[in-house]
Amino acid sequence: MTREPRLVEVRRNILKQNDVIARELREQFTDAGVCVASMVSSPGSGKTALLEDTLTRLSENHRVAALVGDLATENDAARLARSGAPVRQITTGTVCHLEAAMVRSALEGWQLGELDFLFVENVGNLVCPAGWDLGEVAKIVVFSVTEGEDKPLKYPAMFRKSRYAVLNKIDLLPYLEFDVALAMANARSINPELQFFLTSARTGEGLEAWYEFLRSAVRATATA
Ligand SMILES: Nc1nc2c(ncn2[C@@H]2O[C@H](COP(=O)(O)OP(=O)(O)O)[C@@H](O)[C@H]2O)c(=O)[nH]1
Ligand SMILES: [Mg+2]
Repeated sequence: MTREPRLVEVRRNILKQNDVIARELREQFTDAGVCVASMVSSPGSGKTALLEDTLTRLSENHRVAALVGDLATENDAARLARSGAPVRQITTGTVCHLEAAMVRSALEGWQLGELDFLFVENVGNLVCPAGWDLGEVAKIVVFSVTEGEDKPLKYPAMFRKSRYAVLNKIDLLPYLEFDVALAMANARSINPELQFFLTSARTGEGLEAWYEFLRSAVRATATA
């Protein structure tokens, strides 16, 4: 009976400490003029696949880097590093989300002023990462057409905290009974401001609009 309130208090303090570090990171990112976006999703929706394409394409004209979080393995960092962009893996062990302090340590030795974009791929799950500010300018939630239209309703916090949503794997639509309009309506019932991108990291469909959005985001960061 006496333990639960203490646990709640400890968790609240950790979150508060995270917000302080996240605020410092956001100031550093703004001062350096780097556009920082974090990608959140359930495992397997295609964050790494999208980022592989994105890092490759954007690095033609911009200075791009990525941090990637997973409980174990450096597999995603190895995939992203093939783009030639600087990439660091954050291995979280048993922790189901990235925290601002992990991002701060992973950035040690990097000159933020030399970057236009920094992408952060969070640990794959639609629950824990919602509650942790990483200093990013926006969270981007990725979900795919194989996951069901109701995911925004089941994981509302993640869709509420995200400013943008990517609906990925649209190349699979002919083989599924996924209702795109319903999925988008569900997401917008949670967050009416959500801006959507429909993509396939497999065929490249929809990626031009995604890149154009990112290029305009970095121009906005540079003139801020
Ligand atoms: N058909 C199809 N498969 C995809 C697409 N994007 C990712 N995948 C596949 O989905 C699986 C999980 O992708 P991954 O990028 O590792 O997802 P993550 O866990 O969110 O980083 C891999 O087998 C990818 O090749 C897509 O747009 N279409
Ligand atoms: Mg991944």
